[in-house]
Amino acid sequence: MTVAPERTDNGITQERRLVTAIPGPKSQALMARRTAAVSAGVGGTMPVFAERAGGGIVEDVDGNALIDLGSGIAVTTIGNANPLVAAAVAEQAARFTHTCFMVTPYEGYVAMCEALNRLTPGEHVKRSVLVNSGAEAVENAVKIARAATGRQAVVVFEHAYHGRTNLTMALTAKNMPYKHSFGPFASEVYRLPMSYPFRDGPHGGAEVAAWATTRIDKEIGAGNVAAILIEPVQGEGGFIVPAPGYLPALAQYAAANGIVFIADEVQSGFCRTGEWFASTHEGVIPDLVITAKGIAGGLPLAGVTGRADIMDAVHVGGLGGTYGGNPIACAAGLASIEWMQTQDANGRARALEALMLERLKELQLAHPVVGDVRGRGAMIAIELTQPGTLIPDADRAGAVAKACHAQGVIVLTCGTYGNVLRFLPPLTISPELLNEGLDVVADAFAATA
Ligand code: PLZ
Repeated sequence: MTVAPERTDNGITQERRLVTAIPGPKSQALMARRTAAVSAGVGGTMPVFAERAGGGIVEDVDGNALIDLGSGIAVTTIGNANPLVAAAVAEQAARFTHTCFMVTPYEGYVAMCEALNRLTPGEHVKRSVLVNSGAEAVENAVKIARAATGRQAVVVFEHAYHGRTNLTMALTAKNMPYKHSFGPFASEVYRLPMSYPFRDGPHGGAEVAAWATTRIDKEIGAGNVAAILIEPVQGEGGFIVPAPGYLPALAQYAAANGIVFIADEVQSGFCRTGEWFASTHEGVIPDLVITAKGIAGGLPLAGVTGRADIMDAVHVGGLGGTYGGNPIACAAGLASIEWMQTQDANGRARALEALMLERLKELQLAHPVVGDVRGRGAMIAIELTQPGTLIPDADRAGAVAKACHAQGVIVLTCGTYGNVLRFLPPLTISPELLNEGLDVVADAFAATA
């Protein structure tokens, strides 16, 4: 569909501009207030404070214009303060801000569930529930799977990230910074091998899946497993795209054994990978799909969507929460979906993929520290290792990220070993701006060599 492009730059010149050192004086003053007021436990990527944002730019309080290759960790997929979202939020906020859907319901919640039921993979009858954050959605998906199966065990994978609440810490793989000193963790969580093509050597997807399912049979017992929970493209764990055949083999095993197959599409969903949901790249139809992040243009909203019989297996009153499916967040979600549908969001993601892969493969040729280039759509990463080996080079990844930040480009790191640089531009970034951002990344490699 071709529709005249919405203006998404919010009047911000789409150019990188540095008018002070990073951070500038106003950001430094705010950083001092932050240190005095905000818990030291809250991490930080960049020491600059945001003033406004749009298109592919975040402007800071000192007037610096930064190229956004992070989208607030894969959230502002349709552009920051997307005008459609801003208008929908203002309109809803003026009518009512909250009633609690469990007290007096409103149409936006239902419409958002209808949209999720329609957009998630599979033609079967579906139901949804709305909550506030990715972690809360993951918790609810596990609750639903347990209620539906009468079983307790949950299978998760190496390098997985599912959140920071108590159950989701148990489901998350990485100790630092997510779990360290925060135990004890929830029980009945089993971690099994993840397909990681860069590190698996010659072993293909079906073979690695068989390692996992054999261990389910031998160590847990398929009849005890409520759910297999997996990110179809892993996010925080390093943008790991499993080898072809891995996800379908796990989904088939789940179906054959009465296990609920849950896709955590919190980071990979909503057109981030060039499909509405990353499961579709391999034709996988999950029983339950978990959504958040890109769902509502920056407003806190998350959902669990899936087979009606599974979703309806929970007793009445078993799911809910004060703010879940807040009317303003639902208005933002519906506006976001409208933009994605009319502005060919998936086509945009695929175009950004082509541009990024080409540039990053060139970078790999010039810098052998780039061991792997991977990802889907606007979710692309490079993994840094000592040349010719699989030994992670987290120091270099950190140095490159820091150099990019100093030059006004927002880039994020990730990965179990902290050695992955990930690129998550908003789909509203122009090719020129993305190219300029990648020029800065290339310069940062040269400068840190
Ligand atoms: N599942 C796949 O990526 C959130 C975490 C940032 P919440 N990822 C960003 C940080 O350091 O806290 C995420 C995810 C996947 C679940 C979550 C959790 O989503 O909305 O942060 O709770």
